[in-house]
Amino acid sequence: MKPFAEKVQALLDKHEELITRKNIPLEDGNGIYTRYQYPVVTAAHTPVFWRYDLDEETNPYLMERIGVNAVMNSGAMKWQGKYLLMVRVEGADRKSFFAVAESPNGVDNFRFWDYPVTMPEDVVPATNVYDMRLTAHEDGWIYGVFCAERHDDTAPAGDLSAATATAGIARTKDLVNWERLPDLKSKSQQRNVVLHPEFVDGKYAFYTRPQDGFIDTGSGGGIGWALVDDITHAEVREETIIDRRYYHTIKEVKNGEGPHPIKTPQGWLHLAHGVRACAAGLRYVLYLYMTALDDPTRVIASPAGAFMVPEGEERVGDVSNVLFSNGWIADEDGKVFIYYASSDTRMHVATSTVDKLVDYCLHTPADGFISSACVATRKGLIERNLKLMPALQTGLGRP
Ligand code: M1P
Repeated sequence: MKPFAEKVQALLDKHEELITRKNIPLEDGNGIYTRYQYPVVTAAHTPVFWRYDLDEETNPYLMERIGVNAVMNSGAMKWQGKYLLMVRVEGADRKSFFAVAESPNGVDNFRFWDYPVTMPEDVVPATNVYDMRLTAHEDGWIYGVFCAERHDDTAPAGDLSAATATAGIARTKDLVNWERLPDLKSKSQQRNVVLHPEFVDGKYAFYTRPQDGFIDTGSGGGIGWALVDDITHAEVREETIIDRRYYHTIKEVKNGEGPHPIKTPQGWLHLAHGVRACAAGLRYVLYLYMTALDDPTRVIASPAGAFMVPEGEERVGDVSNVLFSNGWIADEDGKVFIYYASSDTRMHVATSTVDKLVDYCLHTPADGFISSACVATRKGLIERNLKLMPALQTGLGRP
C-alpha cells in the first residue's frame, strides 16, 4: 500500500472503531433513568470524507480541510426499524446544519448518512439553522421545526451580534427530500417551537417560546401554545402560556419545550429545559411535566426541580453547564430513549420507560416555591420512611 493510502486507511479504521464501540449502561443511577458510559455521537463520529480531502494531489499532507466543531441538539424518531437522530452539526465555521445518524439499537453504532440534509431556504435565507424537532404528524407528513437565525438588520451599524430567531418549518416523507414552508409568523421572536403530533380542534398545534430578544425571553412567560389553521402559512394569532417560568426555580430565566410530548394513558408526557442564572453563567437542566389528554394545555403534573442535570464531563464544553434535549423515542414496548446534548458539544442517551417517567411525574412533589414548604414536604417523606425502616432493616418489608 502507498503511504498516503495507508494514512487514509488508518483514519478510516480509527473512525470505524469509534462508531462501532459498544455503549455500556451505568447501573448506579437514581431509579428514574439509566445513563450510558459514552456519548452516542460526537464531532469525531462525522464521516472522515466530510472533513478530509482524500485526494493525494490536492491534499498531500492529508489535513482536515473542513472541520466539524461539535454535534448537539438532535431531533429523534424511529424510522423503518432504526433509531434516527436529526443531528445539529456545527462546522468549524460556526454554521450549523442538519444530518441524519442512524443506529440499530438506539444506544450505539450511530452512523451518519452519506450527505447532510439539503434544506431549502425560505424567502430570506437564514444565516444559521439548528435544533430541529421531528414530528410524524397524523396528517401523514414528517415535519421538522427548527430555529432559523438571521442578522437583525435594524440594529445600529456595527452591531454584528444582534439577531432574530424564527421558527423554520419543513416537511418530508423520506427525510431526504424536504419541502420548506414559510417560517412561522409571530409578533415576537421564537425559539424552541415544536409541532404537536395530533390535530387539536381540527387545527395544527404548536408549542412556542415567545421571546423579546434573541437571547432574552423578557416578557415571554414560558412555554406557549398556539393553534394554526393552515400549516403552509402558519401564523401565531393567539398564544397561551401553558408552562410558566417562576422566581427561584430551575426555570427562572427561560424554559423551552424539548421534543413533542409522548401520549400515555395518563396524559401527555413532556420533556423541557429550564434555565437559571448564576455566577458561572446560565445553567440549563431538563425537567418533565404532564398535560391532560383531552386538553394538552392543562398541566396535570409538575414535579419540582430538575429531572436531569449536567454531570461529570457533561458539564464542560463549548457552552458549559448545559443539558439540552429536543429528541426522544418511545418504543412499542414502553422503553424510552432520551437523547440529550451536553454543553453544546456532544450527544448522549439515557433510557427509561413510559411507566417510570409517568410515575416520576405523578408522584414527585410539586415545587413549594419557598424553603419552609419544601422542608414540610420533605419531613412528610422522612416521617413515613422512619416508620417503615425498622421492618425493612429486619428484611420483612412493608408491615
Ligand atoms: O447554549 C444553550 C442553548 O441556548 C439556546 O437555548 P434557549 O433558546 O432556550 O436559550 C439555543 O441556542 C440552544 O441551541 C443552545 O443549546
